[in-house]
Formats: sequence, C-alpha cells, structure tokens
Amino acid sequence: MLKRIALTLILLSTVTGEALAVAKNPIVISQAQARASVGKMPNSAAFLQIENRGKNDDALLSASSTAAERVEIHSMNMEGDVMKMRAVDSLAIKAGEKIAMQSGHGYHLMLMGLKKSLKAGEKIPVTLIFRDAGKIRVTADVVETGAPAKPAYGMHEHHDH
Ligand SMILES: [Cu+2]
Repeated sequence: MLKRIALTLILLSTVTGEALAVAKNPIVISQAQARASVGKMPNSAAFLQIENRGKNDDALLSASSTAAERVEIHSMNMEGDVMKMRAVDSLAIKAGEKIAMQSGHGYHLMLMGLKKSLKAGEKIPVTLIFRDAGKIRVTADVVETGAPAKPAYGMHEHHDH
C-alpha cells in the first residue's frame, strides 16, 4: 500500500513538473543550426525555429554565444534586386506563431567575431533572451554550408559591420 502511494506521488510530481515547465515556458526552440565558417571568415550565421505556444505575444530581444563575440538578430530582404541584411532590435513572435529562420530570406542570427572557426559536426551553445519567456539556452549543431545557402552567405561576407 505504501509502495503504491509512493509511486503515485512520484508520478504526480513528474506530471506536475512537466506541466509547470510548459506553462512556464511557452517559447519552444527547435532545429538550432549554425553554419560552418568558411576560411578565416570572422562571422557566420545561425538558424532556429521559434514557436510561441503561449497565449501572449513575445519577442526575442537578444542572443549570445560563447562561440562569438556577439550575436545579432538580422533580417534579410530583397530591395529591388539586391539582398539587404540588417540588424534588428528585436524579433516579435505572436501568440501561436512559429518563425522558421532560414538562409537567404527572413531572419537569422549573425555570429559576429567567431572565437574560432566553426566546423561541421561541432556544437555551440546559444542563449536567447525573450522579453517575457526570459532566458532560453539551446545547442546549435554546426552544419556544412549547403549549396542553396551560398548566395546568402556571400552577402554576409561582404556585409560591412
Ligand atoms: Cu546576417
């Protein structure tokens, strides 16, 4: 009987713990990836998906990584036939919205001043600060720069900071 009560308590506390974790953090990050750096290029880009499962809008305010001196939130847009990349102060994410960062379009994180070159297969930590959800730490897999990403990547190289 006692054993059963103890087991029930363990189950209850597990369920409660998970429920609390979800309630506490409606922001879910997935598919965090960083691009392997090319040659001695000092910068690289990282991409991840942000899902706001909460009922309130939130915003990504900043990001950082021990792999880079600083991390900027960049947006990329075609202006005429020129791809323009610029740093933004924050990235709003509405309740229920999912933002998939991707190369060449929309948003990405810019890793500025890499402390060492990034090689495919490595992992780097990225810390995200949200206005309401607070600090979220993720691990990004370093992946090879794919062929489709190259045009966008070239823009990074020539981007003046
Ligand atoms: Cu960028």
